[in-house]
Amino acid sequence: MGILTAAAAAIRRGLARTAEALVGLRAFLAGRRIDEALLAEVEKRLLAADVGVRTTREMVASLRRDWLAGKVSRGEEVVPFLKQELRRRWEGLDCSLARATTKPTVILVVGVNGSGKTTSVAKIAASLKAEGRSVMLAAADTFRAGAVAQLEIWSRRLGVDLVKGAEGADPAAVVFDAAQAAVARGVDVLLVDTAGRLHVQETLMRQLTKIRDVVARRIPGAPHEVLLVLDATAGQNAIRQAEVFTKAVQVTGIFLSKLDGTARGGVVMAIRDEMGLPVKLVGVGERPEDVEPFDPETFVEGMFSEDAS
Ligand SMILES: Nc1nc2c(ncn2[C@@H]2O[C@H](COP(=O)(O)OP(=O)(O)OP(=O)(O)O)[C@@H](O)[C@H]2O)c(=O)[nH]1
Ligand SMILES: [Mg+2]
Repeated sequence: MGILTAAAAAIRRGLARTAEALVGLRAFLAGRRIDEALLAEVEKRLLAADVGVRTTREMVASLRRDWLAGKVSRGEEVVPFLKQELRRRWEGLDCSLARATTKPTVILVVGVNGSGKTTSVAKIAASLKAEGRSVMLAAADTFRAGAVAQLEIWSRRLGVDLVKGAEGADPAAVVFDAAQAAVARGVDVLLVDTAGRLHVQETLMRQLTKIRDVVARRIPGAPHEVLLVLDATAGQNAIRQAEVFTKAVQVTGIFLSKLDGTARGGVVMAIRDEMGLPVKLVGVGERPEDVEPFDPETFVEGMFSEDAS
């Protein structure tokens, strides 16, 4: 199996729940004429697929418009119509990681507890290294016992530099030191791992804002990317997280982790529509190589794949 096919298969598996809700849609639509009852059924299935209330309503409304205008009439036209609508929503949205014009590019990684931040930092480090770029890690999770050690193991295994502080140290101070070191050593990318925090923990959310401000002061234009790691199994809860983190640190993109699990990947569409945030990378396993750039086309195909298992 080629790399791309493997990625598509992993994404299809990750979309199993979403695709499950849409399985049988083609069979249901076959041979029917579009009418209000059919539109209601399509709406019900899109909602069950976690596509989100707003996206679903908009897509069904636009299908109704085209039907009333006589542009579509057959059930068979519905899935291609929906695919096109979904694809259109990603047009003009940049899914690639930001790259600063002067080194280093700073990528801040944030998210709720256990969402997969540290693993995702390792994955990004591994793929940048494979591209021949130099990477430094900043262990700014000084909060959870063992968090620094966890990142240290990754840094050794991947052969990348790490800047850390003592447990309980001010994470903003660690990030400041790391920014200094990254500039001094001329590394291409500084990846900042942060402590997990619930979006309702105001003090911790303020701490994140401070980390952001410190790095911005040391390196103009930084952070160039603020990735919010969202657990794909979190479903619609992800929207609320995205809102609060965006307020604190201006999230620029999503790393959708655990898409290989019992995933509810349809939420990607909801995040894109309600937050205007692109998914940039997807995590499809626990190893550093289990990461894929987000490809809307593969994603949309995966959603409507009838052979999802
Ligand atoms: N299956 C699967 N597991 C993942 C993926 N990403 C992370 N994990 C697992 O999820 C668990 C939590 O991952 P971490 O990277 O430690 O999460 P974190 O957000 O850094 O956690 P805290 O620092 O405690 O907030 C670990 O067991 C990881 O192996 C993924 O894409 N797929
Ligand atoms: Mg962590």
